Amino acid sequence: MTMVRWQNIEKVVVVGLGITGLSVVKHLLSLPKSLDIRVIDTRDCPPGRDELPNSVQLHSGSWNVDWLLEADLVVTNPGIALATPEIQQVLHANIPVVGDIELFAWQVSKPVIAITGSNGKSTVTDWTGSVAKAMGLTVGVGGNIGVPALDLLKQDADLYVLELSSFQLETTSSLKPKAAAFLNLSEDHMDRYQGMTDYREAKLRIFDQAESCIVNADDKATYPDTPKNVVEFSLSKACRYHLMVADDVEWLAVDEQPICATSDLSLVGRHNVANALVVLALLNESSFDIVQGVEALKSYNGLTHRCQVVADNQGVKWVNDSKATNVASTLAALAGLELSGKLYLLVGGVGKGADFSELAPVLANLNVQLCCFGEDGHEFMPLHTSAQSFETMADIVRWVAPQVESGDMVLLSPACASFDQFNNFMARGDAFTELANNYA
Ligand code: UMA
Ligand code: ADP
Repeated sequence: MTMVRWQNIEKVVVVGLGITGLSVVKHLLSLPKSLDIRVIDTRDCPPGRDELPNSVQLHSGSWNVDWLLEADLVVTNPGIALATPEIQQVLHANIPVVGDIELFAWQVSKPVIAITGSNGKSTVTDWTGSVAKAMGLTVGVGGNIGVPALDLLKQDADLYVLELSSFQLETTSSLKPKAAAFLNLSEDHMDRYQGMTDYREAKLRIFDQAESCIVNADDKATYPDTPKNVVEFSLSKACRYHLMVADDVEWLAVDEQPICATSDLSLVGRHNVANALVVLALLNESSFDIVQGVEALKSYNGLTHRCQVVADNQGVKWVNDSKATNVASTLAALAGLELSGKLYLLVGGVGKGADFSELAPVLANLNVQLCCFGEDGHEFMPLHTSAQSFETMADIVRWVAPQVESGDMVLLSPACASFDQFNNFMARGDAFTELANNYA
């Protein structure tokens, strides 16, 4: 089947290097068929170029439309929008354009669980993977979470768990997940999409061939337009994966069967209760015996950079939520706060065209000092009377550290991407953690 796909393909152009492009090149080289592989990256010094095998030609620093139009197949990095004029030329020439997840779908022969949504993807992906591993399965966990999906195929696995971004889904049409979840929809990536309709449609592609479509009954935008094989989860309504109260204890439940008390979960915050329901749903709908995974579900500790306490000194908590790159994730962090003193909230970075006004009513009810930094920090200034503007996170911490008192919290939950001042959200979170440890 796989080789049939490749029958009429000789020349492949990979657009964008980085970890995705490299994984694509390595995958293409591993196929039994010998292909002419070329890479274009518009960056002058694309990441990963030192690892590119000599047999593969690289054109960097600009587009190479001749190469593109000579190709039988173009494989794009998720960071490249299909609306890019050069990619539009390729599409008009009827040359197929796919992404790395499509190549993964052509190759994979084991069950796949797939996860998308505006927030919670990485947490649900990693959590599902660790519960599945505790059940004794060999599991490949990857995708947008940072391990390119094609790299997972190098080792055999019983199950693959993939985090899929809307960018990756735009170029995927053959993936057939056993179970797929669309966690929630809120504004993000408005610099790439024309509006919420386009963004939602890209995410809904996850359900096109899914055996089981897991949707959020508290967020109707997650339902496919033509519902089929839909399974619901909810924090507020009775449905298949829901909450039930028995003897004053709140339980995660599947239909009428209580599975695990929510108070037994190590992860805090209501959003993580919803995430836990999805983990149960994904594994149960894929026909795994979730009862065997309950202990792992309870003990899962979460990923770094998501509401993580990185310093706790003299009653002051320093919390790294660098992965909060949009408004909804910062709202989730604020909803889960347990705070007796003042909140120093660090916001700003690259706003991606978002509307931050939804934060204002929440901030109005908090004892907060709003500290704004980075390229779009000024957009937060009107949201609260306390707002102060700074150039960098380090400037903020130097100003905050002498003022904090027991019971206070310093929270980096910036509602923005990091690319103005950092390579990625991890580097931003690491920088905050270092500052916290130096000043706490
Ligand atoms: N770029 C160019 N010219 C090129 C190629 C890329 O300017 O020719 C730019 C893109 O516009 C983009 C950036 O470079 O801004 C991305 O390229 P990269 O080399 O950093 O990409 P990878 O390292 O391959 O990482 C990608 C995902 N990046 C994006 O979707 C932007 C990673 O998700 C993902 O973990 C990785 O593949 C493995 O699947 C990151 C991300 O920010 C974490 N994702 C977005 C999000 O979660 O909000 C969708
Ligand atoms: P993603 O991979 O979709 O960005 P993460 O699990 O990395 O999701 O979490 C990103 C941010 O969103 C973090 O700040 C986290 O605390 C928050 N978050 C996690 N799950 C949810 C959810 N279900 N709803 C809203 N926010 C969430």
